[in-house]
Amino acid sequence: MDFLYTHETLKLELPLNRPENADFVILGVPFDSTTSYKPGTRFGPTLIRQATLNLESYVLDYDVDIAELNISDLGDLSIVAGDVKRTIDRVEETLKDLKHLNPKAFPILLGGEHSVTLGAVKALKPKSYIVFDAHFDLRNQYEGNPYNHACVSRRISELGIKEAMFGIRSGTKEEVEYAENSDISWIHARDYSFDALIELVRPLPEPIYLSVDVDAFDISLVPETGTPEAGGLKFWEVIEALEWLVENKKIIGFDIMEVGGTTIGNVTALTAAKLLFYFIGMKGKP
Ligand SMILES: [Mn+2]
Repeated sequence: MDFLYTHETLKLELPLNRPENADFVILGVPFDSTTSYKPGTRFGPTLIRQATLNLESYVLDYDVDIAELNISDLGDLSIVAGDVKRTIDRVEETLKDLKHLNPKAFPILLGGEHSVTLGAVKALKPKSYIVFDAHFDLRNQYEGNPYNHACVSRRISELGIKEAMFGIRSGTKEEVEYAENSDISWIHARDYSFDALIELVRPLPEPIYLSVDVDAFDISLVPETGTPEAGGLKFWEVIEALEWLVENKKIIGFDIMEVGGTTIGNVTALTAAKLLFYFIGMKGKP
């Protein structure tokens, strides 16, 4: 089967399988359109794949070689430049096609501005959405656009999906009030702890979609992202949280978003690539 809206680009440095046989299927979404501060997330998927050249496929912590797992890379979505809504629709359609082709495939998106996560959520229909992010993204609209990256969590919440947010350290008074009124739980990056995370995520209904906007990390780990914010989470804090979630909750999709920059080997892409290999390792370990 051909996917209508994808094209091949730089591949992961792993032996790859066909999507119909794969346990993990990767889709790049090289999109930035509503990015409001630093452009460049359109290069995110390529930068992440290239940064995997620097990594060992053997993930030390889990004693698993992800080169032995069934991974497929669909390449990149053919985005509609300047049209976030149609690009979101293409993400949704492509992931629906994928689940039709291979219901056991676990999709992983590499982005790309965060707005397109909405397409993945609409395709996969989780009951909860857990996001690591510096920002609430709970605006009703931003710069006149309800599909702006600053609105993605709001659109997801309006689908009746429960939300929990970690790493938050930037938002408006209206967003805080919306979170309060909509039963959205969140922890300020400053107050983050593993125990606090468990308390918020334990009661969430399953299945769950997991999203990492890389700006959740401390800015030193992700200087090349759309809207960097000082004072974020440590790499191992996020890994530890993901390990617990993968172990204890039914997760049906994952993404790593908002990787930007224009330079091969940039710090943000190296952080994202390491996160990708760890996630596949923890999810795929026997
Ligand atoms: Mn963000």
